[in-house]
Amino acid sequence: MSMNNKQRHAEVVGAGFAGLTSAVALARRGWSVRVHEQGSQLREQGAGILLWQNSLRVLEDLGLIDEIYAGSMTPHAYETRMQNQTVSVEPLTDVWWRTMTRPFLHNTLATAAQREGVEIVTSSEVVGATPSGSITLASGETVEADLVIGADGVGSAVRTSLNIPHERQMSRDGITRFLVPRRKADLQKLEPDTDWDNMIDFWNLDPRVLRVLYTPANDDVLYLALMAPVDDVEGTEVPINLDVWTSIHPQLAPVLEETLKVEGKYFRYQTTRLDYWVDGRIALVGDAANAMCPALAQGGGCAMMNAFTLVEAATAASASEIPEALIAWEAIERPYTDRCQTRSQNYADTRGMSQGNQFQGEVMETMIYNPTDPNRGHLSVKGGLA
Ligand code: 5PR
Repeated sequence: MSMNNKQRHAEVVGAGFAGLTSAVALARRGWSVRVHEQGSQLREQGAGILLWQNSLRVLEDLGLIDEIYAGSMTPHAYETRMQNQTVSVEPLTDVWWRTMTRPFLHNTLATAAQREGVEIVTSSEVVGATPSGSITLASGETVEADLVIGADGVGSAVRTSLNIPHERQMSRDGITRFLVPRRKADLQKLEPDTDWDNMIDFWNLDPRVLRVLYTPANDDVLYLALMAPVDDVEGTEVPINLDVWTSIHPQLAPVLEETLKVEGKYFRYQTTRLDYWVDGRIALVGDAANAMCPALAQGGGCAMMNAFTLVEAATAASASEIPEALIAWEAIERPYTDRCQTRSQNYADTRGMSQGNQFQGEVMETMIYNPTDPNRGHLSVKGGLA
């Protein structure tokens, strides 16, 4: 921005991964930024997350990669089992990936936002927005901005107030997620030959569909995700039905027992598709724009890269050109997210991840996408990793 330009102002609705990523990027590019969080505290309620290189590149650009490394890990491999028989062990050494807890990622972004001078207001509910760039708070107060980012989640009030047509596809499966102690020594006693530093996708389709996704998040914390169909009353129970889960996976008893000590909630998978993400000076990102099934572990990844590229596009435009810049941004970025949503939905519908060796070919497109590459629009993925 040149010195004689007035500092531009952005209002960001929602302090999740998408909102905070955009806020940090905006502040680092000279914008004044305010983030509204409707919760009374700045915190993340989710459990664990896998980040692929698309979002790691965003964190690198934002100067946060060392902090992320200090609290995350790369598992030795992605192992897939069916009825406890190993189907595949994918080392994924050609791709950059890290696992961590969601509270850690959230705290890293929130701390960075504050360090960069972003104003974060908690207990601040945004009830509406207009394409001219104004938002209305629950108090009735109206605020004007050059750019409004609707990052207010799957039930987005910004989206509702703009009447953006959208469809929602619900899956037959859902998942309960927990953070528990690793208890690696106890697991090793029960199963000495298993590499408990792998991410292990334990599938069971028989006698019933119960899947445990075992993800080490750092040296101390394990992210456990327990999948069951929505119509399985016992499988979806929270606190979990220990008898049911340990009868399928006796070797996981030490960590399954730990889930009883922490809160969890069953979520049904869903995909949300909007007719458009942009209306005037407003752009929607993250679950507000494109909630997706978690099979490819790209909900957070797409949220962060779209938040980042949106900021780049708005910053490159003059204040008056922002609406056109947002439309161009959606045209470039959206096809990648749309394809990722479709693939993830397809995996969820077919339970296709259970076949193993899934991380190759076209599904790698999102992971290897580089949102910080100015020529990224020309990327094409045919046979997998370049
Ligand atoms: N991968 C990850 C994950 O958390 C889930 C899935 C795949 C990292 C579930 O939340 O397939 O459901 C999945």
